[in-house]
Amino acid sequence: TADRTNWFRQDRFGMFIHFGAYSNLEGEYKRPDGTVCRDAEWIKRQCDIPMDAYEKQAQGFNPADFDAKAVVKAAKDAGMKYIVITSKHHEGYAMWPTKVNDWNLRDHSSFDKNRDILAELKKASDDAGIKLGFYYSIWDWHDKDFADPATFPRYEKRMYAQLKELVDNYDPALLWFDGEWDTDNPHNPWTSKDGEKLEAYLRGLDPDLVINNRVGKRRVVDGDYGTPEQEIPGAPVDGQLWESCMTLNGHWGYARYDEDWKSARTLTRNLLSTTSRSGNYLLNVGPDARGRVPQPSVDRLKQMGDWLRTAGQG
Ligand code: FUL
Repeated sequence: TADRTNWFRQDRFGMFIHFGAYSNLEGEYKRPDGTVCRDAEWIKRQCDIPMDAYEKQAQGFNPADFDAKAVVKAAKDAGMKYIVITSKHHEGYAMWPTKVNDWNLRDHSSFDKNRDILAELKKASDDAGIKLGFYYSIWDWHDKDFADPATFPRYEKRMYAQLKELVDNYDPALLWFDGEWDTDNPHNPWTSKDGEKLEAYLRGLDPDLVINNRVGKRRVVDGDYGTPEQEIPGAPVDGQLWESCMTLNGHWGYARYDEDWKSARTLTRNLLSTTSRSGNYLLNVGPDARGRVPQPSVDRLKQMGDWLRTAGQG
């Protein structure tokens, strides 16, 4: 309804954060034979990393330098009004201390057991008047029950339990689903019915949640808004709300070799052409293995904010 999306219509500009166990590899996997394979948040798949090797590298993940206040400040300086962070990407690794399994930043890492980066981000966001939302991938490469239709209901139960944890413990303003498609499973387990059921469940938990259309099958009736990716659509679709998400360089997750940064001028133009077509702009940063937002990202966000502030006064 119009009410729950009021802030979303007004706020327009948000920060996407792709951060997970893949960040620990910083985009490069050294195979046993010495060759190097490159990717970012898809590295497990694209580089065919065996599960035991992937789990092993995640054991060393220690984003000790993650600084929620600095992240929120970078967002605020850019003029961003909300943040959406990956709570769980396709790799299945939870970035909060979930009780549903051990494949998470508390139980499977070298990170301080007393820290919880989602809680830290929630606190820093609240303090700064910034809204916080969570990306959550329905597709899960780690949970063995996902890919088999016979066991899928067991996975689904765990997914519901994790989402309840997120809603109950962090009170997110928004949920950003993804992976409702499943490119190489002929029996794609996720149907529009599953999406409707999940959406109804979440609205029961918190009627104010803003939810993207990938909760279902990206129909206009799925969720609250459409999610064009890496593009600014020419015209609004069916009066539907939409948000264009985009990378600052060529990757969502941190890739240490990617220096192909968009200029602040291009980014500002993108923001303006998106908002002038009544869309939101969700611009991504990918923290490195230590949890630091790359300086070229921080610089560009700052330049965008400087421009917006000057224009606003002009
Ligand atoms: C896609 C994902 O597969 C990418 O890794 C990224 O998260 C993007 C925003 O959505 O569907």
